[in-house]
Amino acid sequence: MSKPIYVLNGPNLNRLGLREPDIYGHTTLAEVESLCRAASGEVGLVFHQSNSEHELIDWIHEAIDNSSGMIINPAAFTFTSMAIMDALKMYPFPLIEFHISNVHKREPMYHHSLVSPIATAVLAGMGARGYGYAVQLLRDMIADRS
Ligand code: DHK
Repeated sequence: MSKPIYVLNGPNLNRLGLREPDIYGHTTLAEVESLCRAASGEVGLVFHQSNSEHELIDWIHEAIDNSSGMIINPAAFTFTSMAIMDALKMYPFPLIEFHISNVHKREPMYHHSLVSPIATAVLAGMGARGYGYAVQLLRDMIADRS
């Protein structure tokens, strides 16, 4: 039995559905979790969100020892956190960087990700439904390695 997939979400994503719906849509974080669990099939799934950098880092460390792949939406920490970048450098399994919006179409401060050079794949602009696609893609990446 493979270890679970981790789906980690960064700051302000707890406000999905209410937060700038013209950018992030109306899907709530709870609905995103349901999307992920529906797509995960028989593979276990650990789903977390935090507004705290240290919690995200602790979950990344946990995932190093307890997962088979990771999807992370670091949100604003994508562009600011060398601490999260350094933690992800230790992650040895398939890693998908995920953004609801197309960060490359947005303001310049959203254009330089510290995570992208480390990620196996980067998905952006698909909206919240993209989380389901990301889980399916990660399952395939994990299967390719076995
Ligand atoms: C979410 C955020 O909170 C922003 O800070 C990112 C990302 C974009 C998203 O599109 O999911 O820049």
